Amino acid sequence: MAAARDAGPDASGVETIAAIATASGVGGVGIVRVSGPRAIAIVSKVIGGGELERAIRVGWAHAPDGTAIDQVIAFAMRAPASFTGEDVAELQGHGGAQNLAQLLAAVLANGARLAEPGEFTRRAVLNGKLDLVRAEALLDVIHAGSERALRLAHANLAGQLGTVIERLERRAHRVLSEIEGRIDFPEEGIAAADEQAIDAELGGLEAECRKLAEGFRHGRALTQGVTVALVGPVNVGKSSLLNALVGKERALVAAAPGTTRDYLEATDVWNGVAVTIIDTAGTRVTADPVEARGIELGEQRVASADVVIVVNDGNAPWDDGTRYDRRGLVVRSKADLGGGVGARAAVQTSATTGAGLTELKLRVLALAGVADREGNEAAFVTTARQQAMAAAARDSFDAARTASRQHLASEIVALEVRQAVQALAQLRGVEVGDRILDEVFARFCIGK
Ligand SMILES: Nc1nc2c(ncn2[C@@H]2O[C@H](COP(=O)(O)OP(=O)(O)OP(=O)(O)O)[C@@H](O)[C@H]2O)c(=O)[nH]1
Ligand SMILES: [Mg+2]
Repeated sequence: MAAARDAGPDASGVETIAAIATASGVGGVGIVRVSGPRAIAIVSKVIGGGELERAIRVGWAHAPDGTAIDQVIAFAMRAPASFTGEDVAELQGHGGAQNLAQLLAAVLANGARLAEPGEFTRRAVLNGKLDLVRAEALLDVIHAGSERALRLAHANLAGQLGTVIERLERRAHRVLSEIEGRIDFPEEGIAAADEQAIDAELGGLEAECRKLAEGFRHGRALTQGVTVALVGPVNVGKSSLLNALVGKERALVAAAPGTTRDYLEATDVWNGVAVTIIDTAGTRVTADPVEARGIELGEQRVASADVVIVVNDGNAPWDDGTRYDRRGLVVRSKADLGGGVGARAAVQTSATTGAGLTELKLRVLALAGVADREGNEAAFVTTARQQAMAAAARDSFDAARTASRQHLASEIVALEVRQAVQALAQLRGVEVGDRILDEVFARFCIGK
């Protein structure tokens, strides 16, 4: 059996890695996960009593110097029937940072090395247990902040997005072989009907990829949540609106203008989507440097909001929010008071009566790109990487179609289609380079 001395890779050259797999902090149970050719030997050494088999063993984990650490449950999973596809062994101990750190230290002292962020999942991908899209979905499952985010993540983990991409890849391969057929037999000419069919199929593929790329707004809104900021002059009722929207007294409200000085944030779930609402200091010309700084900080925060609610109370000069472009949503507040100027395009709300709040929430979600219903068939990309690949495939199909319509050489059309095929394969995570894997797994935590 492996001794404490011989740390490092075994004959296969693959290192055995280890990390705490459970969340840091206080918990009933914590897990140290070990993966690699020597995983089972190392954990067996820590718990004593000979090499672990598939069965679960209860025992005391010991440090190399013989000190007892914790009573644990250990189990082993033999390659390839494990998450990573390698031999995996886990120690389940009592939760708590100190205890788990000692268990991990014992495993490291017996020859494993500390895993890098996402390294277990990366090995799973490299060993073919998981494609990259599903690995990304796994991260979305862990980070899901709302029910709909979790549903989308689970759909992608189950392969929904991957299946849609594979279907597109198959269609692209079929049209590619038809185009390549033209290259092999150019003297036969191309029947007009064939040409039309190819044109239609390239157009269809382009549209599907466009839909995927555009769906990123929905996928991102669900996965990362939506940030919405309330802006407007002092006293128009921004803080009252925030309180009414989240249903609790989160922000101070007063009849005096300039009540809110620091921006503040509240979180809520609207229609199954996680929303962060930002209340800002009302804008006005001020000689008070503290108030001016508060307004400035608020504006900086607003810059990165997905949606900006421009609040008008009908007294202050009307603000149609055009500087926010498509992010802006105009509200006429204090509708219960009536009177004053208004604009028909504005959502009428009242923090006092609750009027217009449901409509406002729906308008915010729509503006953020959230689809109001989830189709069972629809697949959504959730990361910028996936979106970029879908857009690249869309552009290549478009270029192929244009080349085909211009009757350019079939080689050129085929070249574009091949690029689209490659973009789709990369979207699914096939044949992506180390750099892309590095980027994807940098977002993971250690232990996953
Ligand atoms: N009748 C009525 N009064 C409201 C409504 N919303 C806010 N008010 C009143 O308007 C005043 C200002 O409300 P705030 O919510 O503090 O306004 P604000 O925009 O946050 O103001 P600053 O923080 O100073 O920028 C308070 O006296 C509120 O009670 C509303 O819907 N109806
Ligand atoms: Mg306020």
